Amino acid sequence: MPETFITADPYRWPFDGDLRASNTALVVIDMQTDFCGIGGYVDKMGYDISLTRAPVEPIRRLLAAMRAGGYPVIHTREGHRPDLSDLPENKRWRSRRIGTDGIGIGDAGPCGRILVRGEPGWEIIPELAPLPGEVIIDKPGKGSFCATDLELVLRTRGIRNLVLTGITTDVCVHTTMREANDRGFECLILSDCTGATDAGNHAAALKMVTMQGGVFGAVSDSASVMAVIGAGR
Ligand code: C5J
Repeated sequence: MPETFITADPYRWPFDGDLRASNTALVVIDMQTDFCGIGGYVDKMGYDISLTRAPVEPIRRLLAAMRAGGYPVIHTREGHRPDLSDLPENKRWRSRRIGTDGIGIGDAGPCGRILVRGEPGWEIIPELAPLPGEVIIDKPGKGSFCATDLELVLRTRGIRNLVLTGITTDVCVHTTMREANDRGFECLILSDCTGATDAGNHAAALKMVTMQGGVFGAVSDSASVMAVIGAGR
């Protein structure tokens, strides 16, 4: 098998050049209205949603390219059961401390109950809607492996390499990358396909990955990925 590498920092990715559509998945994390839409949770907290919307178009192009190349796509959604039985009390309490109205996760906001499954704000934005047959992982926490069947899905499909995109870089994307790395998955995070509620945190989260020879994997961008896998349509 010829070796295939994507230009990345601090090493060409994946580490051994074993990059194929059969062992590599695109993971799109939490591209939900609550994190990047008007009236969603992040908007209501007072953060600038242009930062969390910045990766929408780069992800859209990458999605098209990876779908065209036959790479599996996995979407995640952060959210809780309508009865909130999977919402830790401290998570709810903390979410109500930010913003001016005391409204937090589980409460009614402009896009329905915040981060509650089935509500409009919890939906993945239409621009990046999953296609039929693509795996969607519903997760109650920040990491995509905690209390989900993501690891079983990946191992069952023989997926070893993960290309990580989505929001937010410093919270759900980073937590997922750390969880995946500890499980032996080979991870690549894309700078233009991720975004945070704070530009400094986005940059810092990417820099963290590059320490210690690539402590959690490597950092690249969508152009570098598409230069290898093709640009799609
Ligand atoms: C946050 C996420 N930031 N998807 N969730 O609470 O990063």
